[in-house]
Amino acid sequence: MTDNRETQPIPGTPSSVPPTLDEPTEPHEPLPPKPDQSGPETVSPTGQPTGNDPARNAQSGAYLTTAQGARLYDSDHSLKAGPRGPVLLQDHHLREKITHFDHERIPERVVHARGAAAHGVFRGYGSAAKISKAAFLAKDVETPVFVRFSTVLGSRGSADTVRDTRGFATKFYTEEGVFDLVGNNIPVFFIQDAIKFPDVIHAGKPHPDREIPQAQSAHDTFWDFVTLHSEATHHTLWNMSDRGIPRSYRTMEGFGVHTFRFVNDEGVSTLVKFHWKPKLGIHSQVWEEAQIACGVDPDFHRRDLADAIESGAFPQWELGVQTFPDNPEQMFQGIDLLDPTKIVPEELAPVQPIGLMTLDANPSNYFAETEQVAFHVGNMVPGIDVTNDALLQGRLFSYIDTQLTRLGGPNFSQLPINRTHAPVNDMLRDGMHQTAVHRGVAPYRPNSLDGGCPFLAGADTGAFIEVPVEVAASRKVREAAESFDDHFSQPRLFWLSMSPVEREHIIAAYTFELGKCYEQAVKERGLKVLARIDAELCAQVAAGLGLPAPEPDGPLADPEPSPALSQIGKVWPVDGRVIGIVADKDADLEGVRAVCGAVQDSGMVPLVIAPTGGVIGEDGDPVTVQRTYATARSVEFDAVLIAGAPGDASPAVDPRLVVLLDEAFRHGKAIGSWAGGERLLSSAGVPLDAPGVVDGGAGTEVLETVTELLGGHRVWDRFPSAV
Ligand code: HDD
Repeated sequence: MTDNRETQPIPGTPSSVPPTLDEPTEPHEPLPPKPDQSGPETVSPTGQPTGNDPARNAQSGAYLTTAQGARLYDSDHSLKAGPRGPVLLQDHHLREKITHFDHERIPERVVHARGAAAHGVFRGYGSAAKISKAAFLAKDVETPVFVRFSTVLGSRGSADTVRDTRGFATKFYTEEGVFDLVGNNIPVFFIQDAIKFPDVIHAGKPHPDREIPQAQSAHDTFWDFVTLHSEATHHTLWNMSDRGIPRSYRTMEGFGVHTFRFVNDEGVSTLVKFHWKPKLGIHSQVWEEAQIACGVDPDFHRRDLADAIESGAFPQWELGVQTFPDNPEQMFQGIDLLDPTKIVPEELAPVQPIGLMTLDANPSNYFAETEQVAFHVGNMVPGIDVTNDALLQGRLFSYIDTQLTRLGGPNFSQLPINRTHAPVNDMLRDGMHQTAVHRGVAPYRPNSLDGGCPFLAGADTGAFIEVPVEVAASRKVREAAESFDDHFSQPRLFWLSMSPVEREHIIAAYTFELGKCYEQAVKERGLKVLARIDAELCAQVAAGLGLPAPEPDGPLADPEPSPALSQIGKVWPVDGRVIGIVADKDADLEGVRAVCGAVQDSGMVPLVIAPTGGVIGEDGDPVTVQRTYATARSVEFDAVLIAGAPGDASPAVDPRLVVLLDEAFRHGKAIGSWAGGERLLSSAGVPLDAPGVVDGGAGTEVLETVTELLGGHRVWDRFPSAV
């Protein structure tokens, strides 16, 4: 046996361990974070607790240990035969550390790999009580939730602001078990039957030969699929609209997509469609902005969500339902409720609010929470049930199956983030990563050895009982109902409901995406599909591609537009909006201070942009710089203000500032200036008489007008409109 004391360095012996700088030699409490490392705020600027407990985010134990809890005296040097090696196989700590590291990665989700999440709370309004007995929907019942937003196509490290559908998955930890509402920000889906899901995803993912493009739909296989499967037209049109490039997760609607069932105490079933309505309104980026953000800040949406929550600007969504009688036809005003490529316009069936969700805490650990969370459309509670939608039925199989490989076995529901808050008394046993220590000898029922436990529940003791709907006696077929053949009337409805500027964006998106395809046949088929939506849309995209516009090969529908589908023309709260304030040593610094205060008072975020970092103004109250000309880019700001111009009246403007102002202008952002700042604007080529360019008065007066403009999200009058 080797006596380690003779051959191994003894902690603290000067010759054994190279000197380290500033290492504590005695254990002590964790140091407070440095100013630029501070964790999430514990209270919001308004004094509300944010739910962010610094203790949860810190590594607070005093001693470093192995996974078995043995304290370590060195974690930087392998155990060697002498200082120059070789390394000894017996170094258990080395092997434990490296082996664990080697297995740190788990397979990413096959879809929705890129995501960001937050904790929060859902409060029921009680308005659904007549149609659903779900306890969490009762008046003022508060239920913890965890929400994961995601893109669909990109890998885990891909950029946030790509053109794609966004996932909007909510886990409700109700007292009756977990309810998962696994939805998207688009109310329809590409396909009508889950059996095609592998096909549409294979088509959307990068090409199998070169594995490009990443996180994009602008490539041949995607357009090949969606033009050959015309049921995908509706979802694709939503993707090509501004909905495909949201400004923030906080400004997205969410949809359950399928028709579900609500069931009340009497067992009466009502068909429902779920909607999440963001309190901040529905806003999007413009395409160039989204593309720039992919490069300059690939974490744009992730950062936006985390920053907002950390600053106490807690995003909120109202949950609402459209309700329909559960009759055997499951149709509503000619719309097949089992077809997930169809919406029911809100004008025909209003969305009735049933509760409010507030996201108020960021995850403490990305992997443990956001990565390991496992959603499943089949996680239901009494009062909610499924329908026969063939897309939903396939999903009921897929979600549990995918977690087996992704999370390494059947016990993923025991991971902290997936654990239900209701008592669990199952008879599932053993398996990889079993963390429960089950008692008893009889995991079967009925049994007499464990006192007969556990017993079955009934309707009056909170059992989940499926709605006993009739199953039509029929032949086995691989077919869909005839109404599923209508693939174009609702895309036309969506197009007709758009404002001119939204139509312009759709035309540009199709022109870009089909223009990125190499195959002529795919482009031509794409135009044929567009001809079935609208002649003007088809003509303009065809012109952009340099191809003739085909005639429609079928009649155009004549649906009533649904104004609720347009994002433009409403006024929304400005909470969390980011105002860039350009200033230098010659600026009106007093005005800058006043504007920063006023921005904060309105619940927005001021960021001072200056030529270099540090502070501006040397007297008693300097202004802190948050962004420099090197780090600032227009995409971060919802509006830009200029607090004066350089004192030397030089017409030359830093080219980086010119880019910032030019982009802000072209992206329809409100721009304001005072104290001579208009000189900078003109030198940068911003027309002072253009809509949404505000000059004059005090800084706070300029801010007031800019804030009003922000309520409409962008200065829409600045966009050309040919449609
Ligand atoms: Fe799905 C993940 C939403 C159809 C199979 N899906 C996933 C996520 C969301 C959706 C938001 C990410 C959840 C998370 O954050 O972890 N999926 C939808 C919606 C659909 C839909 C709204 C149609 C209405 N999905 C769909 C079908 C299938 C799947 C038809 C398969 C037959 N979806 C999966 C999956 C994923 C998934 C492979 C990947 C990771 C996971 O489940 O946990 O099982």
